[in-house]
Amino acid sequence: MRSAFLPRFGLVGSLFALATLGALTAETACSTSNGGATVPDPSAAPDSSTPSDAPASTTEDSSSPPQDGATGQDAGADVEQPLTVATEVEPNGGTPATAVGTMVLPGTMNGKIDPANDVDIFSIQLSPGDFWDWTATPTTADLAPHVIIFDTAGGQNPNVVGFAAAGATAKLQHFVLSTGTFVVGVRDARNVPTMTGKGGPTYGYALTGKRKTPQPIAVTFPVIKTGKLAAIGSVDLYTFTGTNGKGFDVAVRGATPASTIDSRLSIFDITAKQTIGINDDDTTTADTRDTKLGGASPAPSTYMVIVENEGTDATDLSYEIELSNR
Ligand SMILES: [Ca+2]
Ligand SMILES: [Ca+2]
Ligand SMILES: [Ca+2]
Repeated sequence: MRSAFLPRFGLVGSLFALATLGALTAETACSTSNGGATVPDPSAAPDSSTPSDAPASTTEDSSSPPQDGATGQDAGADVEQPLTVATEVEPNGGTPATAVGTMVLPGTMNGKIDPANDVDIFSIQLSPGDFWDWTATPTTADLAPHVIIFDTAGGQNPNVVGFAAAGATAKLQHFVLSTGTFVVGVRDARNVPTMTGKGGPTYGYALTGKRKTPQPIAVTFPVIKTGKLAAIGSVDLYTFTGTNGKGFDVAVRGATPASTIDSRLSIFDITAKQTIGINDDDTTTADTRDTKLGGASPAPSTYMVIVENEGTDATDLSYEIELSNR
């Protein structure tokens, strides 16, 4: 899935490849590169030696809203905000790399996937801890919108993607993990990963990026909860404060054999505004749906846990998340 984007974004795609490698490198090690600030223990490597730390029972945290897996979490609250409305200016497909538009946020960009196989890329300004809600609404039933946000400078920002069927609105939620040089790209989903010639004067869209206030589910250790992402580009958010001085692990698993989620798990220190770990595959299990992060001596801070999907199958985005002490 990652490499599939590369040829289509030209030079920007090449930078995007570096960003992807950076994210992969980070998946088993928390960041220690953020300017000397104190960070929790960076030993985020999956640890298969502590299964006995699992809680004896699985309980819903009574202080949290119910999350029964039947419906997606509402991870954010709407914020009243004026939108800057603009119209795209071609060329903006990223080839050469300077051929990129600019989008002011919060805002709406009106554009068209025209001519066939058109790619529209806009630079955007995002900050760590931001939570953004994106929609790409087609102007006719012709366009199947596909939205991607990536960091052209590399670093700790995995790509985030949302897409929808022809005529439907693509939705994407993005919790920004680190500083970066971001762009948002719009295509027809049927031109991804292989160009199929979709596009033309009727393939219009309105791309809107709005700031949201995160509404995480508060959890305490140890706990197991179940969840289900609302859409392929949605995130679920959890938060916890401290771990009573104990080491901890957070694991996300496909909740059922039928789950089609390919999870990615990130932990963000809300107080320090920095990411302490990203994992997209718990290599101690055979299943790439599973992810795991943890630390031996976390700083006494408040953390955001971000659960995302990096796959392309929206059939069943359910999962189980376990927070355990070491
Ligand atoms: Ca265009
Ligand atoms: Ca274009
Ligand atoms: Ca994964």
